Amino acid sequence: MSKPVVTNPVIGIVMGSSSDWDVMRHAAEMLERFGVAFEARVVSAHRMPDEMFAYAEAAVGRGLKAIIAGAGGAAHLPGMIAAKTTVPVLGVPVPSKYLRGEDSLLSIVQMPKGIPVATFAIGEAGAGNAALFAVALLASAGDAALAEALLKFRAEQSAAARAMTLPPAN
Ligand code: RP5
Repeated sequence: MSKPVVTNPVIGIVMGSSSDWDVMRHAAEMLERFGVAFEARVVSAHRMPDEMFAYAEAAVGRGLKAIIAGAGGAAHLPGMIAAKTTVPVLGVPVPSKYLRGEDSLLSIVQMPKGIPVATFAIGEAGAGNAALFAVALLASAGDAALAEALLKFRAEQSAAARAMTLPPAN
């Protein structure tokens, strides 16, 4: 699976299975909202280990500025990618069938000192926030238009919260 095809992605979204897409699409949709060039691929740690290492090793040369990696269960993907590249890795725990993603979260967050993975919330919120974090990284690295877009996004959320009434309208 390879979606969408872009010429010069600056953010890579990888996941262990196409079954992760329903969660990881929230990262893709957020990057689309900000107009950030990204790629999305299945790169399974345990089913495609050679491709996983090749992807990580090529990341700097391909110009990726961050890699959002989502996986479920014994979620090795973010940590193993981080082991093979200095590109920042943002880990998204995908909900699992039996342990609701708590296994994914602990697998991703408990990296031993020396190889960091920035770990986000389980599921949709984590995927969306990983993308927002990637936008913030690009903004703080000098992309003024993205910095402005991020402030606008925050202002819109504030306005929506201020407009809330109780009981909530359905
Ligand atoms: C992990 O195993 C994937 O990230 C996915 O969350 C989980 C289940 O994969 P499938 O059996 O649905 O392909 O590697």
